[in-house]
Amino acid sequence: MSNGKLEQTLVLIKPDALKNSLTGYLLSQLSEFHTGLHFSGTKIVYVSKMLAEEHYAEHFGKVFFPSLLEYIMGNIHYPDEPWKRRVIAIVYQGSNAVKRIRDIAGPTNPHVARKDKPGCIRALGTIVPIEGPDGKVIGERIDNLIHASATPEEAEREIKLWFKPNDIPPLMHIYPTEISDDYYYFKDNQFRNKPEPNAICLIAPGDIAWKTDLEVLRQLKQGGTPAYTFQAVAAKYLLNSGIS
Ligand code: 3AN
Repeated sequence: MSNGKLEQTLVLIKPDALKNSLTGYLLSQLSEFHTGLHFSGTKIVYVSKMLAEEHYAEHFGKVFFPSLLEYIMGNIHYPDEPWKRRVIAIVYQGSNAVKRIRDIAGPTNPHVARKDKPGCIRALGTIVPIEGPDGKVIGERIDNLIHASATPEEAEREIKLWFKPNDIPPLMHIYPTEISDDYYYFKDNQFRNKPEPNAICLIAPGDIAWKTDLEVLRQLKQGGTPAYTFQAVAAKYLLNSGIS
């Protein structure tokens, strides 16, 4: 646990919360009055497959991974209303932000949440069996309404995945930024360092970016192995663009 240090944390109000009109309730639970934390960024996001895969990368390969992606992308709760597929992404800032929000969110599993921490947000969640091709139950999907970063390190990774520096007020930047002196492009889900037909320019000279993102892009340009994936850099620049 951190010792009163200024932190930021990422919250996602997930599709099951939106569908059940719980947004107002969740925002009240997370309000400055209850948590002492401050909004430092917020956006409505259509969750692309690239963003979902990066966000939940640690669960890649697990039996519930495909359904976890379907869930966060909104495909489960809005099968016939694709325009409603979205989440609300929020950055909260303040002392011990990660733990404060995790405490209000409660345990991952809603059954455990109801038993161990009645009244927490995830106590309102549900668990849905996942069936294999033969109809046998092979796992479960946990619909728990809210994502909250688990550690300060995870919070940094996740905030940089969902938010650009200029989505957050400058006096609230807690992660280093840098001004780019180069162009970096995206095409066919790959990094490109030169303009090409139909390539999307993610970052241009003069743009402010997370320092670590620029380090990843420079590494890729030099043919090295970056600290994290190109997709983790690109996803936020393609956010709500319709490209996934
Ligand atoms: P938390 O969301 O509490 O940080 P994580 O990061 O371990 O928990 O998991 C992220 C999400 O993955 C959870 N919110 C849940 O929807 C799903 N998940 C985690 N563990 C399982 C599991 N054993 N079975 C099914 N889904 C899971």
